[in-house]
Amino acid sequence: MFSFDRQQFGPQFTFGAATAAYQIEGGQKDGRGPSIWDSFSATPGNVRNGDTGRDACNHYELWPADLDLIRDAGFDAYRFSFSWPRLIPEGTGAVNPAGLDYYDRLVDGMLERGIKPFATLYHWDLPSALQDKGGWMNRDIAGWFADYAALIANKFGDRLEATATINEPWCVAFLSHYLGVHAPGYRDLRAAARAMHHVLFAHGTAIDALRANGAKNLGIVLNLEKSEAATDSPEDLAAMDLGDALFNRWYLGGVLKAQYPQVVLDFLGEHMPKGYEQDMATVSRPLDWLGINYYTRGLYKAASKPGAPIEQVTGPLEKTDIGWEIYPKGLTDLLVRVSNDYTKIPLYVTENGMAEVEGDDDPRRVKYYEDHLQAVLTAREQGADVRGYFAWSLLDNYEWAEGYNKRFGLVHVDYKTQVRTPKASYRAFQGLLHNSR
Ligand code: IFM
Repeated sequence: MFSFDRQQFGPQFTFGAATAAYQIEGGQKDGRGPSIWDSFSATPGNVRNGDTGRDACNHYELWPADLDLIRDAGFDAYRFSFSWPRLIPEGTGAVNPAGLDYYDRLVDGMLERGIKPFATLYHWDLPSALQDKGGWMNRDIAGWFADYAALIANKFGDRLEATATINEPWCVAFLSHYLGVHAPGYRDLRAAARAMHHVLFAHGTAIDALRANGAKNLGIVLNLEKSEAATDSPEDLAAMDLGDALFNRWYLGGVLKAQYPQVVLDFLGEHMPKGYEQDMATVSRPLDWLGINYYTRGLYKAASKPGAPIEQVTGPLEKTDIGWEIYPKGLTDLLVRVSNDYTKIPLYVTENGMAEVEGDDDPRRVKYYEDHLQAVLTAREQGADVRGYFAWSLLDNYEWAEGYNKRFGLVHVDYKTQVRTPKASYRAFQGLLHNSR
């Protein structure tokens, strides 16, 4: 059980649970097109155990029971993502009617249960046909993504409570094009520079398309970390500055101030797309809210290997099952920083949670949520306008390069039988939220 009371967050505060299409849907049929995660995960060595999202949690068929779980916990909202290749199998052009029907049922299912739909347009499952044309490295993606956004606005906009364009642009760009950890698996500075700009440019064109087609309450979801230096040495502080700029300031600065940090522009050098400056007004279109995904801090030290710009070190704090330090204070600090230095629009914690070893009894996760919800309350006391909090994740699911090995769910999933079993952390939210909807 959590130690606080829902009332402490105020009557308007939104509590929700989050998922993403590729991580839970399965259902790779009925006209869904291939995505970059299908081929990336089918390539040996990319994903632990060679796991793929082919079946995942079969949310494609089991969604009514999953929505019941959200309702029964007392959550106000469900943060989910649309699958671009399910809706537009080739990425552009023909729309898949079965995909439209599926999301019609899903969104209506939320509304019937009194659950507010918080949608994300892109949570990493790029249609393969667009990757064939360069994907996020191709400037044309700004147009492809805007057309997809217009489809969502026209078909679903009137039923969505809130819509985010992109989930975690750092992952879409840097993790996937420089570090090579996620699809499409590039390790290339030029690829990264292009993706880092195009992902935010496409965010802006999608905001325009959503607005032009009547969608309301628009935002983006950034993954941010609390950047800290391993020591106070000038070298480690400089490493921390670059780490913070690459992870946080590129996205916050671009989207909210039309400005990229100079230290990153220097790092990317000649590889930035020519004339990117002309796009910055689009990159920084006004938003109605900002989503922040928070898990841990980043601890930096000067690089010891030639060629590497910086190094991350593992700190001494208690770790989750994926090895990330548990650091609730970082969430308070981040929310207050964003509020003081970047924007006064409403903030939402759109993801927060921890990987834990398999089991239904997850006291460490209950404590993780308790401490991070407390961190949100502290940030609000310090002036950050935080309007909601979404637990990651409703279900154990496909954790990308970690496959099914890492479990973030409030609800345990037996992948052989697809049986769902609520964990103690689910019951803790139920205790907090029960009878409050
Ligand atoms: O599972 C991911 C999610 O897709 C994006 N944010 C972080 C989560 C945990 O790694």
